[in-house]
Amino acid sequence: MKLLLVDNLVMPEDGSLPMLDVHPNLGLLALAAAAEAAHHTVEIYDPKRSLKWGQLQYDSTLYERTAAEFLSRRPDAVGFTTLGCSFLFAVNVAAILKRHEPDLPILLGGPHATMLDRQILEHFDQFDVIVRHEADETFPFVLEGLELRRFEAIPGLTWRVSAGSSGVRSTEGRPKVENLDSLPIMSYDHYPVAELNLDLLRIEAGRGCPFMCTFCSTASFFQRSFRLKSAERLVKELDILHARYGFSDFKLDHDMFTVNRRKVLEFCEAVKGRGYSWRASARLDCVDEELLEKMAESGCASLYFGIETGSVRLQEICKKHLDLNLVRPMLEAARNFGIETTASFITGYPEEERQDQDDTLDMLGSCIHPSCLPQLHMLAPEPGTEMYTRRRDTIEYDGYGGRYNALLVSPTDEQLIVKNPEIFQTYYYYPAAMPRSRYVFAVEAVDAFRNAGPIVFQYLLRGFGGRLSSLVGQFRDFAESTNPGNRPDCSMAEEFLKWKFGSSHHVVSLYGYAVRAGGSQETNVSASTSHSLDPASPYQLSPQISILHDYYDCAYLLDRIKRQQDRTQLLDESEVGERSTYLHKVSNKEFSYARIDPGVEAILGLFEQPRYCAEVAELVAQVTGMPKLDASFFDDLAQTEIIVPAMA
Ligand code: B12
Ligand code: SF4
Repeated sequence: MKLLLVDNLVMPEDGSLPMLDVHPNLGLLALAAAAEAAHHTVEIYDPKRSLKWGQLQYDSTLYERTAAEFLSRRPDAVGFTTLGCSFLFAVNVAAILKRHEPDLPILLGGPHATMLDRQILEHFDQFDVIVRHEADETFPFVLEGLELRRFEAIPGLTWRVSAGSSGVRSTEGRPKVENLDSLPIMSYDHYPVAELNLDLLRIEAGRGCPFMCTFCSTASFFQRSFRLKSAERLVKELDILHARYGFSDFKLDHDMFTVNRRKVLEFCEAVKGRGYSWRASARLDCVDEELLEKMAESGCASLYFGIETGSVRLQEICKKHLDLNLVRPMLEAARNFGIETTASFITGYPEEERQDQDDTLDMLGSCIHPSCLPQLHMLAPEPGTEMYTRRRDTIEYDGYGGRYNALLVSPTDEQLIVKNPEIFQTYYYYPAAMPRSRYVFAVEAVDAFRNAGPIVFQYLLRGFGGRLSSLVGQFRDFAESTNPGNRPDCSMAEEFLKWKFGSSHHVVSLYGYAVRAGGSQETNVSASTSHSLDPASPYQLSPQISILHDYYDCAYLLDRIKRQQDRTQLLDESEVGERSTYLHKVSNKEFSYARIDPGVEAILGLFEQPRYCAEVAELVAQVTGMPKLDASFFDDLAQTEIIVPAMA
């Protein structure tokens, strides 16, 4: 049988399509391995890659074009993996597939479909079979029984009795692979790894988590039995990937890698000295200094800590049960051993009051460090969680989907969401103790300042007594009085800093500079490719260029900040240097920042609209009475891509 497996359409955190995450999907690779072992052929399709490579547009043509692409591949069955945030895509594409080929079996699996199997089959007749929980062992039997829909002997299945009928049947069971070492090694060749331009490769480290946080579905999906592949198996997988694709940096995917200390130590021992670096997720109370040291020695480069809330009260309510006294020492210990950290927080808990949110913001603020850029997420209702089970009847929709849900592109998308709250709940929210806008504002405000990167974000907090709750609170008051109803973003944050400190204050320069540099703190002069001037073409200022008027020398400021003894106060205005005009250029995450004199500034200003260089030379000569600028001046601007040929 020829199978087409379809990846999720998850959004990049910052919403920018070039940043779409095109890493191979480990669930689909696991399925491909299982199906191939049973002699089926498998293709994996990733819509994110097609969008990133310009083969698809993120607009109302998305679903039709994707379906047409699938049909052109003539599969015998199509299987979608499902996350709540991407389910709209699966529903729409599958409906078109079914319209064209009513007999094409369409399968679902993954966390979302597992939790909502009956509801999905009852509401959407484009789907035929849902393979619940871990499908590695059941999938080959499902494929075998597909033609006749003979599934009664397979545990963990929900299916439509015949195409288009409303009859749905299911078998009991929650399949779980006890020994993950018994699974076949995945073949990443289903993805064009070399062309994906990846910084690292992900591997599946294990499944299951013994904790029971009320907002998390891991325990109900993978069940509470923590499983980690053996150290030998993990290292074998890394070695294979290193030999085949040349990667030395890996992410060990597991919601909670560090549950079993002994096993983590075994892995550290086995991977040490191989020259790999690796990343994983952890709980603060499932690491200690000694373990962190061993992890660092064996190549651990970064750890993701879900802290979830800075409120002691909410820690208990959401059953994370973290001792918040561990936050500072554990993050510090990780840092001292050279491990970068991500501290992740959530806002929008139903019981979250002002003080709880302030505690979260202040704790988040206290975590910021060059080695730690914390995140603030909006709580989303997820099926299969204790919280959702208790509060499913209360969820509400206001059109704010957060930054994780797939975008709405067709006019019927919103109708689908509104009509099916029990299926599209990730677009909804739980009503909470404060107005919804308070939680949304906090998430978006933190994001606007995160964009400046950890050094500048941390520095700005000094202007607010070191308290992020004070920064966000004042920012909110400012927004309510000047832009009521608007969501905070970087330009509103810049306006706020001007209002708070004065438009010529150095923090305004620093923030504007850092945001344009994408939060990176090192200044590089980017190596540009050679682009000779074409005198016959009009030129304009490159979109990668910003002219920053009346700015401080931010490289100098950052250097002063690094050397400052007193880390609680802003630099004194007497030590921040002179203001000037700077040319700021960003390309491929590299950026340069150079002072320019007023003459150059005026000339570049002329290129804000498309012009021929000869015309600019003429204008400058007329205004200044000086000899005409020669071609080499413009050639330098073109070579360094400060000016680029104007778009037709
Ligand atoms: C890696 C990961 C990511 C990666 C990649 C996601 C991806 N795979 O596309 C990234 C970092 C991008 C990510 C982001 C998010 N994630 Co995430 N992520 C994970 C994580 C840790 C591992 C996924 C994985 O590889 N698992 C291992 C493989 C083998 O398992 P699997 O994919 O589930 O596949 C098995 C079965 O599900 C089944 N199966 C899967 N697909 C199919 C399809 C068919 C046809 C069949 C038959 C069977 C089948 O068979 C597979 C083998 O047994 C999981 C937690 C977890 N432990 O799984 C969370 C998880 C998937 N993420 C989750 C969420 C909520 C998110 C986010 C929305 C936000 C957030 N709060 O983290 C974002 C969204 C991203 C965005 N920007 O839009 C939830 C999903 C809940 C839900 N019901 O949708 C999970 C379960 C974590 C949790 N408990 O909350 N995530
Ligand atoms: S949030 Fe983390 S610790 Fe809590 S249940 Fe989910 S995976 Fe486990």
